[in-house]
Amino acid sequence: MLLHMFYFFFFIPCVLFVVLPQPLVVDGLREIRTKQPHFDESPTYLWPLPAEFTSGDEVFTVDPSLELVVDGAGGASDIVREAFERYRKIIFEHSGSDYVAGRFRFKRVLRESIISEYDVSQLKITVHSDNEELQFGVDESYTLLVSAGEVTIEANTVYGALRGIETFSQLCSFDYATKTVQIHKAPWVIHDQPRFAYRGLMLDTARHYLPVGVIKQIIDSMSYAKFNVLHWHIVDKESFPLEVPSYPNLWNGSYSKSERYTVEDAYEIVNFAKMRGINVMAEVDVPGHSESWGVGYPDLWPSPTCKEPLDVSKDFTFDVISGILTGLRQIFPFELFHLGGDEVDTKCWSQTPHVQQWLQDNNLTPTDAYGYFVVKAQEIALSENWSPVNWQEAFQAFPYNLSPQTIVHNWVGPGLCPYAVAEGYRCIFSNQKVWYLDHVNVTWDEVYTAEPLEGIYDPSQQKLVIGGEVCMWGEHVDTSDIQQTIWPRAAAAAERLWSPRESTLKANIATTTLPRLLNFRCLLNRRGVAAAPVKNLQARQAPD
Ligand code: CP6
Repeated sequence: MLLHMFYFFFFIPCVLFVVLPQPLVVDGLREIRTKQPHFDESPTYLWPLPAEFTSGDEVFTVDPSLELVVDGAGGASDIVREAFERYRKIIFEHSGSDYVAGRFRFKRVLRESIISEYDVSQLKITVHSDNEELQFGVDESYTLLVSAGEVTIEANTVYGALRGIETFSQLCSFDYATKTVQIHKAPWVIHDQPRFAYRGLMLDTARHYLPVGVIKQIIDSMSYAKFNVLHWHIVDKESFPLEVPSYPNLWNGSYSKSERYTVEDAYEIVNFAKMRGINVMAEVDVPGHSESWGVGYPDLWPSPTCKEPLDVSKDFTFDVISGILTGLRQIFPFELFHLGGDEVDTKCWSQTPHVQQWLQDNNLTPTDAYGYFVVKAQEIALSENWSPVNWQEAFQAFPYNLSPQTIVHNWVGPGLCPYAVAEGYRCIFSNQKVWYLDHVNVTWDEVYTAEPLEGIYDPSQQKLVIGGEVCMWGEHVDTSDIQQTIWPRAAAAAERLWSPRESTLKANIATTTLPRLLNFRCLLNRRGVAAAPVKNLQARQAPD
């Protein structure tokens, strides 16, 4: 008996250990992190590249008690002032708070005698409009001038000013020899504006819950790359984490009681994003990807064995959608709302007797019923004064039934936006082959060279491509690794969407784009964002 036990607990496991392959041991060895390719720190690197800029060859020092001076109708905005304080921490990271305080006192004395020991002691921000609405297409242009004694940012809106402050922060670097913050290659003249109005990142909080603080960190990191839309894929088949006051059982479909978003959480996220010039576009994906809704309201399931798509035959289904959208309208002021509509498998509708009967009574095929559902959901969104966004399948299944206000969201591959804009619809580019961040083998240069206007030549049709979005689906990432999966590759898309096409050509990838990206990912790391190393420089071999 003892011998048997010995064999069982000791000998057999030992034999297995020796005989079986040991993937854990082998794979568990950390990939040895090679030193990042060298990049020269003396030029000033900007990411994304501004539309127009010129620089010189002077070095200016920046006063650690840099003063904000505001002007214009919108200059006094909290959005500007709070941004300035956030960036002060970033720019003067090495100055230390005591040191800055000491400087402050010292400087008061200096100022009385009108002497400054620094080249730049003031940042003047002029904002012409006091309209702080952050709507689609808001003016994000700015002019940033850096000359001796004066740094000015001029913008039409506070959101243009935010973009300008970000660029200013990228001009500043800490010099360890003199322990001062410096601006190299001054003077600077920068006239900047985005190429596309919609520059998005999608987060999926249904496959893995993301705590509010993590979403905020991601929003912060988005602002560094001048993204302006957080597409929040809130709910899906796996979970329904959001509170909906009119249907309080919906969030019974959350993973747990702590993995939920209250209405207040959602407000806080939207406001946090607004302070950074980022709109939040909510998505409620119907009629597929919706199984979790039925945990709280089983009547939404066609039957206990058919849990999605949502029951198209019941008024109750549309009452719930209406209740959700009315609630969300109070929270999400952005004029775009995403209704999903992707990957709808209608098979079990036709296998569920009462739905089958309803289809017959209304003389509808299952595909017709899918169209009926999407259009009805669009009508609810339109009645809330939203422009509906739908994944491309809705456009492909019934291109002529959708509201003309529809924005078609491409994902399956390239080449869909040309069809959508030819039919007069607006389009968002998210070609999954290159802009799905969960495809971890895609390299940054493949992300970078994707082109939203590919295959669209008519300028009036080109205007209908409002921009693009990288998607971070949540099946394989959570709080522990989401930032390093998003970054640095999302930055490649951010530059594609912000900077002029002519200044982001393939020809420059290995020479000037790569060093700028290496620098930007270090900037993210310095700012506390866990951006992964820049990998696999395929572009070095890529033909032009
Ligand atoms: N979830 C939802 C998903 C995907 C889509 N919608 C998806 C499909 C294929 C890939 C990645 C993600 N996980 N709701 C498609 C828009 Cl490869």
